[in-house]
Amino acid sequence: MDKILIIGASGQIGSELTLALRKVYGNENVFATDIKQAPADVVESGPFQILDALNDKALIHFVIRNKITQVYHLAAVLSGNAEKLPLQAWEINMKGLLNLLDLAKEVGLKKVFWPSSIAVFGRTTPRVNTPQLTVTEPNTVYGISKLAGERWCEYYFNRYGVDVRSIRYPGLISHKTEAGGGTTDYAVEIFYDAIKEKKYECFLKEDAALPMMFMDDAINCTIQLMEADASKISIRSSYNLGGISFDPKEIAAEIKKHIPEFEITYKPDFRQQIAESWPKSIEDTVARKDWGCEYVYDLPKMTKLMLEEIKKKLSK
Ligand code: AKB
Repeated sequence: MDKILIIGASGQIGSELTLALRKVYGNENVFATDIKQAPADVVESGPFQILDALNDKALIHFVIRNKITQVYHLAAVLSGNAEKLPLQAWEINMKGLLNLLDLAKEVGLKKVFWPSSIAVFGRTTPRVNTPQLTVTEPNTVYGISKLAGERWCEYYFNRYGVDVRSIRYPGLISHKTEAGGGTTDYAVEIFYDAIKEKKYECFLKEDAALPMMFMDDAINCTIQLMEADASKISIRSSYNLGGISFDPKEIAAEIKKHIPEFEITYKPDFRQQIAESWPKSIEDTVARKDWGCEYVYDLPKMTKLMLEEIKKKLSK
């Protein structure tokens, strides 16, 4: 029986992935950890413990004591926040991953998942339908840490046989946990402000198109990748996932269909520069061919569900 450790279970991806994995592997077999308290449904549905993954001794003790066989390492400082404290962000983003890869090698973990990002691309990358293999010259500290992380993942696979798998997530959109410190956060904030204020001031320009994905699709793809037979995984750095692409003007127009009085205004800040260095859309045929990734949510379907769910949440 697999025993799964989630590092970063209180965050945007971690809190939802923990619940999804508990459905597949059983509540008691998915150990949620973070340096901060997790949402009530994560704490109440199975084991949760405060754990700092940068502490390599605490991490190895946890893994051995609980007979962990798979680890999902989701803790990271995202693009916007990382620019405020670059060296600290580098330390957090890299040290946690390197601790884990080395531990995987030493104790022989069966599988490791680590998230990369569209942030590995930069100004010299083709921005439309960005291919799996292309120029990667990131301009942000977050992107540099993700690109270095991808190289380390591939290195540990090639050199030591560590079965590490990864996805370059686009911006993730969820009604359960709010995003924190990223460039794509506007696409979550906009729903809350649309419902509460009927207006939103966007920190990106109206035509700043970026690849995005509804969280349910991201969770399903992640589990699909981790369950795929190892022989199907041809990419050991990180897989492109396309999702859906839109700009602030398009999502605002979609929201207006449900809230006609909604208005968006634009006041671009430093994150506009980051957005301009990232792809507008992503090509993901390799992921589709290797392990059959698929998405269910397009912009209209996602917008409708986000508005319904956030309205429910805010009226509680
Ligand atoms: C961010 O905006 O920093 C993240 C990402 C695209 O990796 N959401």
